[in-house]
Amino acid sequence: MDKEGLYKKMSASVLEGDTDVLLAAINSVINEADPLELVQDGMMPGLKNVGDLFGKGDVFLPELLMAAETFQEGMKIIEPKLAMSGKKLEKLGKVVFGTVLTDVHEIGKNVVITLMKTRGFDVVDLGANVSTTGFVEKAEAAEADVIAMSALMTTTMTYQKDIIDYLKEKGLRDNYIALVGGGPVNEEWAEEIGADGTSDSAVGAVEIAERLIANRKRGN
Ligand code: B12
Repeated sequence: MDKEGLYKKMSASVLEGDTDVLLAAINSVINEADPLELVQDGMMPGLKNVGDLFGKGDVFLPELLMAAETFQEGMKIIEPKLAMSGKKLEKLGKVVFGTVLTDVHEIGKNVVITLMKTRGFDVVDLGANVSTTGFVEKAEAAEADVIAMSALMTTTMTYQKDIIDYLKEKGLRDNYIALVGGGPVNEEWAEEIGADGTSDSAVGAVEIAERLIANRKRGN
């Protein structure tokens, strides 16, 4: 099969969440192909496509999750080759994303993370019940661009404020884009606590992260 045909097959198998087809396609060329090309021209278009379709409401969460899972299975084979080649994937920005202290709700966070990955963000998933200092330490260690905080309860959203206050206290506030979200969170709350943005949808969350990172790169 020629390159173009192979990449089309890879992209379609990611879109359809067909891991068997994807892995067979990768394995058939893994020893001679450029690993970066396999990701960027083979798998990424499929993932981007499914992210766009999800944004338009043309596919739903299970399809998005299956595509992301298939992509990750492909990466397991390609990543070691990529590491050996010394080439790096171009990433839109780095996000550390967690649910705040004493809050175990993770579903919304996971949806946003999946979509962010489809758009090319490098996301570190901190999990749930993450302490205020934990968010900041992980962001520092990862040299993140964005700290994203999810909170699903009126009793836990106050930790979002604590994290932003802690960043200010440490003189680190300007180093990060601070995004907040989750059921009880709205624009008013985001503004009140000095966050940079919020959204009540995964698509909106990704758009706001893209916009704020682009502004930052332009120096606004
Ligand atoms: C599923 C669920 C659970 C599951 C969580 C499983 C898991 N691993 O996540 C379980 C059963 C464990 C659970 C436990 C509890 N829950 Co509960 N739970 C829910 C439920 C039904 C759905 C939440 C959900 O997943 N929604 C779907 C996702 C996709 O939506 P989302 O989280 O809002 O995320 C979207 C946006 O908000 C946004 N977003 C999310 N995060 C972020 C972050 C950023 C940065 C951005 C930009 C955007 C963004 O994008 C997402 C995608 O669209 C809600 C009710 C409801 N209808 O919301 C109650 C609810 C959140 N739970 C509630 C409560 C009270 C509890 C318990 C205290 C119950 C109890 N008495 O034990 C415990 C709390 C445990 C704890 N300490 O955290 C209350 C909170 C009330 C309040 N206002 O404070 C709710 C609202 C139910 C209710 N009406 O009373 N819960």
